[in-house]
Amino acid sequence: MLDEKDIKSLPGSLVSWVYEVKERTKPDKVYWCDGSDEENAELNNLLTNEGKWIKLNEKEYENCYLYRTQRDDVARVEDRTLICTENAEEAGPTNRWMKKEKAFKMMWGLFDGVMRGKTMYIIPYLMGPENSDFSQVGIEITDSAYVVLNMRILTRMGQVAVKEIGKKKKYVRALHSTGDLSIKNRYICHFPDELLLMSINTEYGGNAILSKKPHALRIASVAARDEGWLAEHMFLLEVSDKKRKNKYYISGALPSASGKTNLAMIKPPSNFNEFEARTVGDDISWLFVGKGGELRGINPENGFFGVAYGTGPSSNPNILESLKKNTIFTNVALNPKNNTPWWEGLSEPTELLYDWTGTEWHTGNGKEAAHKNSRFTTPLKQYKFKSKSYEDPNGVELSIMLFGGRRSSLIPLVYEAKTFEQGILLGAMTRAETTAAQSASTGIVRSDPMSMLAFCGYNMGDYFKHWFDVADKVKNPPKVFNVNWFRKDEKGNYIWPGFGENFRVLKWMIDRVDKKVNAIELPIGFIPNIKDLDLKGLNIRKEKIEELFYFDKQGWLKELNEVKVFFKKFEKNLPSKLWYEFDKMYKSVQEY
Ligand code: GTP
Ligand code: SPV
Ligand code: MN
Repeated sequence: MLDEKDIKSLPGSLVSWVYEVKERTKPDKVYWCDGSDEENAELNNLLTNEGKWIKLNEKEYENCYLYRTQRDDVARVEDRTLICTENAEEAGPTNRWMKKEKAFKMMWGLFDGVMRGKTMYIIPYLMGPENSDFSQVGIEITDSAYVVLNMRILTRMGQVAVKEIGKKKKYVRALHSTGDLSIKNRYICHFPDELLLMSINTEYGGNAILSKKPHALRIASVAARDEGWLAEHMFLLEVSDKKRKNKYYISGALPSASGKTNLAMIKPPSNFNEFEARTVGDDISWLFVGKGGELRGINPENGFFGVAYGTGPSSNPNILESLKKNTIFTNVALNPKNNTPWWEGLSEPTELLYDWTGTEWHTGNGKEAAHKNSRFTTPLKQYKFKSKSYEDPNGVELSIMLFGGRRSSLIPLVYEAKTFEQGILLGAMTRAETTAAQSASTGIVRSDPMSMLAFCGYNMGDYFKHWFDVADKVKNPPKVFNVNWFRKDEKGNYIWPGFGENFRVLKWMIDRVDKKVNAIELPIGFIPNIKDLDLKGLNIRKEKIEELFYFDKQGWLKELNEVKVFFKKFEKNLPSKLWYEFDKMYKSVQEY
């Protein structure tokens, strides 16, 4: 636990807030987290004794635990995620809004006495590398030891954060309680003007681990707007080319459960051995314009909160070793014979398992054993293929930025924006199928600009304008691409093999950056000459590849009309530059 000296070194306003929360929530005990190993062991014991933590086989999964959340609390709840400001226009047409005063009243009502009989944990945390101008600090108060243990992996928490809080002008206050987990009163409220978060009656990742989407995207995006940078739902990947003796940093936005972690951990196919891919971040990037006018990025996180379901030797071999120690598994299945975790895609299942709810499961019963949004929480530090630069206080310089989403038709495997400004349009017009990462129906195509629909803390019309403002300051912008790994054939099968094979597409992007290859110009941007895509060793027919790049003029006009309907929602907040880019593309498709 932090001692009195550490607590005294914190800003007085912060400490008073902690005591105010204590008075209102009435916990039995107060515990200031220091992030030490002893503290970790204590919390592990506590949860184990309460029967909530299943300690996994120590030989195979050293210091690993399994946790099951309540059945109806397994994903982000977008209709319960509120932006609370003075007026609705600040939140914009894509966010759920509540007037600030009303939300305060409602939330303090729900928090009244909510921690009775419980321990209130106070977690100072740092987002981003130590000693970085780009990093931010916060303090989360929670009554969930599970949240503490996740924050411990995903952020730099405890003592190290206390030191950083002293150096920063601002800090985010985050308050969470598991409450009684009732859906009726489940809310995740964001008060960007107050740098305040309040979340109750949920324990699921992105709803309760408030450093993550609530701070690092929704609150940070507002700070980014005011301070001239970007807080994005993007992975950050380092690709080294030993032959060219060059490094390329790639950031990419794909919607939730649509391949960021997998791409950030990509293992190039065996015939690409002059390349090495390493992860800087897998979910969130903060991007800044550097002194030379370059776009730079940092990963504010310190670990991965990845989708377990589907993770295995064929999709993401690189991560598997990392999951063998110091990892939390949430809502995966359990093999009761040897106490190991299991999920679809990991291996062949044994005859008997306990599914993610703890119910007996037998092979061939046609049901899923792990939840589709089951997750692993694992430290970045122990990941074998991490890039050293994740700790660089100055971040990395981007040469490539990509956007994309799940689309079973129309959108090509890859295409390149003609300019950075057109790249902003590509991001803004992203439409993608929904996934199990949010509690609503899956597989529905919706607009998800820059994969930020659920994460932009202010009016998205202004957000688009902000992107153009940042672009004005960038002298040597990254090349922008759009990708789609998810095209399906008539039978409903994916046409492109995806995962490691996606490296073939990244390689083409690198060749474009280095001006090694030409491309074919379409109204929407550039697509590759198929001969320039290295498909050696890939068992896929040429016609299939051609299909992935077929330009369907009528389909695109329909697509752009849908985009237009979406853009119109923002009325006067939509920047003229975006309309200009849009009209240019529309006209050029019409004339094609
Ligand atoms: P969040 O953590 O929710 O933001 O998700 P993410 O964008 O990091 O997605 P992740 O990499 O965890 O992948 C989610 C799902 O997409 C998994 O079930 C993967 O198996 C699947 N997936 C990822 N990459 C590919 C790909 O290239 N092709 C196909 N077909 N599926 C993929
Ligand atoms: C996502 O849904 O985009 C995630 C998981 O990365 S969560 O942290 O729950 O938002
Ligand atoms: Mn995500």
